[in-house]
Amino acid sequence: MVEHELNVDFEWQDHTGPYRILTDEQVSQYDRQGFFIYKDAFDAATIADLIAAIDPLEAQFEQEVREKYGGTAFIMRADEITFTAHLVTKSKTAREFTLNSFFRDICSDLLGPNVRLYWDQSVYKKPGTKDIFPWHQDNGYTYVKPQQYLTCWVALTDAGENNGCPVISPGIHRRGTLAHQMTRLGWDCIGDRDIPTIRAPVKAGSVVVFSSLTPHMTLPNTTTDEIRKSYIVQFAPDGAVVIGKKNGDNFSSLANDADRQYWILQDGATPL
Ligand SMILES: O=C(O)CCC(=O)C(=O)O
Repeated sequence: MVEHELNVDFEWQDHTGPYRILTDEQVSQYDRQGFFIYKDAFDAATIADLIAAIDPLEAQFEQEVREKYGGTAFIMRADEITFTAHLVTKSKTAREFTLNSFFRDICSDLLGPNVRLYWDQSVYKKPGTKDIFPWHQDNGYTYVKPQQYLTCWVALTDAGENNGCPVISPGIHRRGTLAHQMTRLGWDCIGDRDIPTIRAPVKAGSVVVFSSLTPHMTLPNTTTDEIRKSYIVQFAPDGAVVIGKKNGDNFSSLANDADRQYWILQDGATPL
């Protein structure tokens, strides 16, 4: 494993309390292992409303990818794994969900007083999907500075070892962003290496909270009839910039799109 070329001076910042919602144990696990599970964060009615809002948008996008691109677009494969991004721009329910006090409190505890939504997407893994979704860090897809932002992987259905729950590799997040290689299934930062792994099965309504630097993958969905549904919401400190290359030249842009990268916390308070 080698570091990403832009990751030259990274130091993981351990967190200090007091915390609004998290326990010392949860934060200590986050600092040591790069993740923790927050059980039963959302009730069944909230999750049912979210599924009702997301299902038609997911189905519509999957159909579009079938018609326009023959079923495959980047890392999305119709009938296997779908990624439907920016739901907050299309669904009031999704937008209100991201503004829930649970996320505000977690953001305050792990990111600080000034935070924006960075990204949101549903990921549906369909029955009979034999492939894993490969080991990656979220900051390996699009490089963001500061590198250490936050991913909340919200289970909309029970996610177990038979239908595609996340698996985490603890500890590596402390090195910052690693170099990734493109594979048939997506970016990969681990390859054949033997690394420590922790499976993270979760019930619907629970959340796997991890860093943008935590290597993770998801298991195959070996069921014949269960769609494993998740909604991923990511938060970054205000001022975060996306860094990339266009035609060989570096560019950077502030992650503050008014439609979808809105304030979650301003000076620690709920934005007006
Ligand atoms: O939920 C999944 O199956 C994989 C999604 C994931 O790891 C990601 O979008 O970063």
